[in-house]
Amino acid sequence: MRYVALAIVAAALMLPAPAARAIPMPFGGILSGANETPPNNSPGAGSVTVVLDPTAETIQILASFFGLTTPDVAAHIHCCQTMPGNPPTVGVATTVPTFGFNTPGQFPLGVTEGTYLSPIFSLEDPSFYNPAFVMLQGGLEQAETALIAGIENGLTYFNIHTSQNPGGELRTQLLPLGGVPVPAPIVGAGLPGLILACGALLVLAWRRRQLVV
Ligand SMILES: [Cu+2]
Repeated sequence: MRYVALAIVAAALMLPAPAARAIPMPFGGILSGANETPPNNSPGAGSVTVVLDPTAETIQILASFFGLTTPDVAAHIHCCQTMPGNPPTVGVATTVPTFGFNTPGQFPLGVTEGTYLSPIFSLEDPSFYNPAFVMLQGGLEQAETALIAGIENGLTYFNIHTSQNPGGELRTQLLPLGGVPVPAPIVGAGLPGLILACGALLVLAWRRRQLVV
């Protein structure tokens, strides 16, 4: 009986982890005027989530915002700080003035509130970047590597610019959301496998006790 239990544990631990599968990672934060440099007293707020998939080399942006002082004129990701929040202002890494500019997947401009679910952008697509960022990094490959590392290390921020606050009205640092990959791999992961194995052991122990008694 003990060997059966050990075999179950071993089998559970040997289930293949989905390492080869792309695991999108969410980053984001709450947008506010207080987060800007310099801070402003915008009554607006909002939130943004950036879903980064370094394996598939894709990125998707989800945002909602409201209460801007004046219509928005730009929204994008700035990269790359050397430490989270420092220097407080760095250049624009993504498409200027905004994501998907002049395409059906464009971030809403000319509004004081809105929502945005972007297309899944390819990080290998030069049009996803601000040309100045690509030049600064020394090429498209380097720009992609820098942006991925910047997001993963909390060295980027997202902001929305308006006509009243051309330097930026709402901002957030992009930070890991919850620290868990999405979608979470259910089968084959070490921990769930271990939990399953422990459950099986408990059932075996309980049944054995029933037999003894
Ligand atoms: Cu900006």
